[in-house]
Amino acid sequence: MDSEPTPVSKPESPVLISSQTLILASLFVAVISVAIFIFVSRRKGQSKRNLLLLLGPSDSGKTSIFSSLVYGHVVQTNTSMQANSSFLNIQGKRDPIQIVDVPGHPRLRDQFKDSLSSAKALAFVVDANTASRNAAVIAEHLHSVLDAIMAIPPSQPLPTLLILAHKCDLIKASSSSADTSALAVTRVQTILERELERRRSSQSGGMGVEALGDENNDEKPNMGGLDCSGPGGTFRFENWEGGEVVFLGTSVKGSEVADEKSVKGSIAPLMDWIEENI
Ligand SMILES: Nc1nc2c(ncn2[C@@H]2O[C@H](COP(=O)(O)OP(=O)(O)O)[C@@H](O)[C@H]2O)c(=O)[nH]1
Ligand SMILES: [Mg+2]
Repeated sequence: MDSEPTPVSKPESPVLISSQTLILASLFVAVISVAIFIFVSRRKGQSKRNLLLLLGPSDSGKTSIFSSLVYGHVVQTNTSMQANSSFLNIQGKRDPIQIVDVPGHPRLRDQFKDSLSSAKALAFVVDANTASRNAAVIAEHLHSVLDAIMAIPPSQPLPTLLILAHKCDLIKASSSSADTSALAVTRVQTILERELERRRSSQSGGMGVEALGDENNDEKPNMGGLDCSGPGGTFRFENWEGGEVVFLGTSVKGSEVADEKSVKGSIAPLMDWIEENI
């Protein structure tokens, strides 16, 4: 006669708790997975900064350096209108190093800015043998690179700037035992510092810098990037506020007379730097 006991709340209550728990648990799992994803992709992003960009005027030797690094020998090419890109495997390194040879043509050379955030280093190639003659044009190009580096937001790491005093096999030394690689570096550094200081002082004096560069270039006015600490803000690479600048003497043409005393140059200093720093 008695109606059947109908427990209403008892069986439902564990169901209710478990669905809430389920929602909370899945939310928790979702949050944790997002956190793990962000952490892993950041780590990946950091370890992926293994890009070296080769920059500099046409004919300075970028493609020769590129092919020496990647293929181990120079491949004869014509002036390229496209970037060359390849990977370099280094023993003992997990990730290959990407090397990109950016054309030096004034209308194409700014391409490098697209990959600046993933670059570990920029190697600006200068023909040490003709640097004096082409000083104004080279400095104008380098100025745009310095400007781009200094425009990187402070939250991002800065790439290292290498300046390669290249073709040092062509440097004529006064004595046969002279280190032509060191001579090339000193020559290129002195010429560039003098020319960049001219640009800096003419800018701060209000005169347009266009007159100092290549008149065929449509140079952007008011390029920055020449800020230096030190007396009067004079441009010196060692005082440059955009970070460390490393100078290396290189050549892709070894000399037959090269021995330990007369260093005629090779690509080895660059290869060593890459192995140690990228
Ligand atoms: N003597 C000498 N010539 C070089 C060296 N590197 C490149 N060259 C020559 O310089 C010219 C321009 O080289 P290239 O790599 O095409 O320059 P890019 O326009 O900057 O890519 C070519 O004729 C090369 O053979 C070097 O180390 N020594
Ligand atoms: Mg080239």
